[in-house]
Amino acid sequence: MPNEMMKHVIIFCSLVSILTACNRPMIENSRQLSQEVKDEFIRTWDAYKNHAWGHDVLLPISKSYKDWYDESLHISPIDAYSTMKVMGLHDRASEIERFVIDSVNWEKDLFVKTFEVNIRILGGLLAMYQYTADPLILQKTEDFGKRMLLAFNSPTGIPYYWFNLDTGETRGEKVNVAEAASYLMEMGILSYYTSNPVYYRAAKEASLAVWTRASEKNLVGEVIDVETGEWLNENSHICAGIDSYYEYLFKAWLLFQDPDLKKIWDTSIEAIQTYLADESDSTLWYRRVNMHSGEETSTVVTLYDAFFPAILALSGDLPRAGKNQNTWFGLWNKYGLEPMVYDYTTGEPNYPVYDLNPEIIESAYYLYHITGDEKYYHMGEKFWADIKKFCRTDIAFSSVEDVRTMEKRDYMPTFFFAETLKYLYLIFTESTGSFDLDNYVFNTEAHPFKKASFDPETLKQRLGIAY
Ligand code: DMJ
Repeated sequence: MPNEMMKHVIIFCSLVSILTACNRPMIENSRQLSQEVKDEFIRTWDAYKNHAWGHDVLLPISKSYKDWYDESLHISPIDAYSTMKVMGLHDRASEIERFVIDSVNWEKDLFVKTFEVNIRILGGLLAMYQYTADPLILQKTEDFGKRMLLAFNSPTGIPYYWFNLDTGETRGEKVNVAEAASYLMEMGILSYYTSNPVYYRAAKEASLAVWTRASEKNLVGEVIDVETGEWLNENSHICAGIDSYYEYLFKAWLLFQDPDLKKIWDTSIEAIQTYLADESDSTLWYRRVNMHSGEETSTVVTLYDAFFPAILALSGDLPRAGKNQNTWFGLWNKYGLEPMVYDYTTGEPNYPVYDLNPEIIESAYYLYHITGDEKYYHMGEKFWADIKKFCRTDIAFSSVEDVRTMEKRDYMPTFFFAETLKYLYLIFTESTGSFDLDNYVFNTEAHPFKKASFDPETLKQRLGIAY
């Protein structure tokens, strides 16, 4: 090799080793934290198995269990499954697969909440089928989907709040917009796997039923009557109660490339930025306004709204995503955890519970992946440190009754398995490249679906999408 070239090679190699050496503490730190999150997941899963196996939810203080309804729907294991796959806990995941195949049956005379079972049970089972390609899992999934489809039998096409798993009866004609129209992803994926467009059609009809009732300002209200289509609450916002309606317009478009969804998203996000955004030099909140006048009705937000930076980042609006995330991080730091409901004008919590929710962590993960900015990694460190400090119990983790006193609450929601621990793990393993967010779309319960497994041409036929 000529001398000159040799010199360049040596300089290049030295630079690489300096950079690696500089990065070593960070690599070490992320290795340690991701292992810790995984160990804590295992510890918490073991607690669920010891104290709550066969039931929906672990009660982490009384070391007992609770079911959502008169009989268990096994929501914790179904929700936990995809996190096990992401963490490489394959033996534990196989146990759940076997359990679903051998022991779960949906013929239960129970009224269940359409929205909640869609994102957790249908979403979790679809992820299980994606990982296993086992036709027996698909059978259980489709059986569940067929039962859920009956909820959509309303004059507007918007599903009823409750449906009976066994009889198909429905109840509850008042639903919020998230409950009305957050089905595109799960039902689209079910249509794809079963080659039956009926599911996607129903989900899309429900979303369109909401959208066609938007105001002249292109804003939707909060609560709608599934029988008359009348708005029962005209507050417009991105908070709990509407949140995943917007999330699914964008994410279902990403996954299925249905142009109708993109048009609705584009029009909606413009209206959101025009009427809801409340920006100062250092903060960006999204307030509540009347859907017709666009006038502010309240500055009360919910910690669920912290999903929004992730969607903004995914849709390419990094400046707003970063500012909105910093605003949420400010609230987290004010207490050490976030209150569920907070008024950013008075600076007081309206409902001080922290339920081990994932949204702010989810957004930190998206922003870290998309920008590479280490400040989002450090946010992850802070979230994890505080959750350990205030929510860890001797067997698992618990919600907190009041973020001002940090008094614990005897409950651990299933999304702690599905979402919170998964997003923390993904932040801390991001530098390893073992999971590439660019290849996936997550449902609102953090069940990841691989984009490449949906062939564009097949999608059109199986979902009945007209391009
Ligand atoms: C989850 O069940 C879902 O993300 C839902 O869309 C709203 N938020 C909870 C967790 O906070």
